[in-house]
Amino acid sequence: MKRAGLAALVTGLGSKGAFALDTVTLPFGNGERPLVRYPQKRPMIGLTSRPPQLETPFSIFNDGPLTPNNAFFVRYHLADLPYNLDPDKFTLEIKGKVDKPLKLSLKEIMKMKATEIVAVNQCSGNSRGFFNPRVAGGQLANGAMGCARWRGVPLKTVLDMAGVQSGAKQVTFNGMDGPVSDKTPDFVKALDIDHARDGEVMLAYGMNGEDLPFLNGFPLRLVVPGYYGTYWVKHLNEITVIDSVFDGFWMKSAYRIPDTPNNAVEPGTAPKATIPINRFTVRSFITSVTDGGKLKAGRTTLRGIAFDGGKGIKEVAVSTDGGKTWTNAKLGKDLGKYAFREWKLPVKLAAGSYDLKVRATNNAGDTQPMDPLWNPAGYLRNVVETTRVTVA
Ligand SMILES: Nc1nc2c(c(=O)[nH]1)N[C@H]1C(S)=C(S)[C@@H](COP(=O)(O)O)O[C@H]1N2
Ligand SMILES: [Mo]
Repeated sequence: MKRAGLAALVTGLGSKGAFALDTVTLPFGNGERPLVRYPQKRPMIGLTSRPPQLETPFSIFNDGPLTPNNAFFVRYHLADLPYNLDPDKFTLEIKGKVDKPLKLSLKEIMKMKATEIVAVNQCSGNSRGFFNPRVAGGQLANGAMGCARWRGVPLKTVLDMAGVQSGAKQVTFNGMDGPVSDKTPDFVKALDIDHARDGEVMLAYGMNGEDLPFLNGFPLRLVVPGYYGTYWVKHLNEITVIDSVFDGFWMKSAYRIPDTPNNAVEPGTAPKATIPINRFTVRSFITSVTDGGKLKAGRTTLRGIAFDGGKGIKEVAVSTDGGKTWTNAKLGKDLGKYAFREWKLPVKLAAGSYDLKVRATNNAGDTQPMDPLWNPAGYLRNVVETTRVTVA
């Protein structure tokens, strides 16, 4: 991104802010949202404006397995965003339990051998608005996810350059955004050292063949394939190798799931013990028709997407009779085990009302529950969704 471009973007965000174009109603109580326009983004569903939180209109997911940059969801915790960062002066620091602390410029990082991976980024709270009983937190429908082709360098490369010392346990990641009040803890996340060095976790500067949009972490972000978005730290400029388990707020107190089978508890109850949220559960969606939609009687092709935390999708089954009978769908092109997997199924439907359902299974045999699992933070939703349609 050129400096001029970034400056214009800053003006766009800073002075005028976003303006509402229209409103949309998400399918749960208090689901009215403004449709807002931000720099580098097409009209998006606005959840909050300070910090910006934008949800992808669901119809985008029917356009293909890669989510366009200008439609990719946006999630921030802290309102002080690095609007005036200068990519020419940007540096990434690698410090802590390393032999040779490093400060790398963006140019230096972009000169290293690049890799690419297609991977889904999904917010832990994606679909939280559907929780019953309802839970506190951003009331999101299913648009806090997206799949992109990320380009960058393996985190392992820079950790090896710095020389991780023996006894290292975790690596922490901090971005350039910060809290407006000093009572709010800075957003810092941690991964175990072996995970950080697995060769797949990436320092990404490219997204679908372009620079990262500012709101998706320009100029550099962490990509943690198969893991919830909370670990995908944006505007990443500080990496610290530590010899303990990081106890910052966003690891120790937030983004935790019940330490129980299925990471669920009895609805309305609190878990006795929790662990940090980690890999995605298996999910699938119908994208060619939405809940409450209409279809023409006769032949039609149902389409959608499925994904999981990295085992890869093995099978997608579709039911047009509310789950009584199931037919396997045809899977689309395999873009890698972390990507959206498209599916389609031609069906013939006579006039009437139908409860359409889709259920995916991954290569480890994990699938989706018919009844929703519950946890107090509203994470991990992966129930088999029902799309009610009228055929006429
Ligand atoms: N610096 C920074 N990085 C961050 C966050 C943040 O608040 N600040 N939020 C995280 C969360 S919870 C999610 S879901 C993803 C969302 O990525 P996106 O905004 O590019 O879609 O960013 C992650 N990285
Ligand atoms: Mo998130």
